[in-house]
Amino acid sequence: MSIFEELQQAILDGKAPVATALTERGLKEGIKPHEFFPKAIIPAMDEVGRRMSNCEFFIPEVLIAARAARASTAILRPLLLGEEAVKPAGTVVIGTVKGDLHDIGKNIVAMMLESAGFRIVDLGVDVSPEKIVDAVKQHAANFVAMSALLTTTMVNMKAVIEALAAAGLRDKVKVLVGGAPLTDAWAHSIGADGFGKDAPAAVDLARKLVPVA
Ligand code: B1M
Repeated sequence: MSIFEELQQAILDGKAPVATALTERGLKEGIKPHEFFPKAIIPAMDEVGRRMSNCEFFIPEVLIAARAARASTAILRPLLLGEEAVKPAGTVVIGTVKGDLHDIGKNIVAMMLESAGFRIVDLGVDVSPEKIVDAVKQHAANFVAMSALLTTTMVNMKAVIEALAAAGLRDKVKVLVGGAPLTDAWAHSIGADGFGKDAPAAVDLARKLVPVA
């Protein structure tokens, strides 16, 4: 079994200490921090989702798997920051929308944007439109990045865009959205500037969109 397969298994088994040890071992063996995401962490969480859909996993199993994934990402996060020589590329206010508590994908996107040189203001989960508007004002942000994992909460992204418009901020920020149930067409339909299907796509998108002064 490769170290990536072992790490996937540790996440599926919810074994946070094993995930920690494997991540540390992989790094010692020369694996680059960003490689862990597509090769172990994201596929493991996709498998968790498949098992949840098939009623093979229930909330406790999902939570302990998520905890094991976080044990690995906690080690990788500071290392990702050192991976690229970076210039400040803009300020991103990021959060998971109101009503939604999923943050694993959002945290990966935040880490990758940060490692690509963006300053990150992470508002966490269950974030109201008002909180996003306040943070954009307070931090003079160039981007708002929103995550939603539920079909019932993705609609709340539109409320954020409307709140930005009502506060006179819509033309000051680029709005990027992402999350498993979203599509490019959905992003356009709510007036977002772009959809990131995964974390690398979100970084590419942010890099393409010129920050507004
Ligand atoms: Co939830 N959950 N969950 N869950 N959960 C899903 C999303 C679900 C698809 C599972 C299923 O049924 N198959 C389903 C949603 C169904 C739907 O809406 N159609 C679901 C459900 C139903 C629920 C509850 C309602 C369950 C219940 O209570 N009955 C409940 C809701 C709670 C709430 O939010 N109010 C719930 C709860 C939870 C846990 C708390 C147990 C846990 C979350 C823990 C945490 O995040 N801290 C959890 C988890 C872990 C999942 C699954 C299994 C995995 C999500 C994940 O972390 N994926 C998920 C099934 C699945 O998605 N396969 C599921 C890995 C992550 C790396 O991918 O988040 O997609 P993802 O992020 C990607 C991209 O989408 C993109 O980049 C990331 C990295 O590449 N991306 C962005 C994400 N955000 C972006 C923002 C951007 C750009 C790109 O901005 C620019």
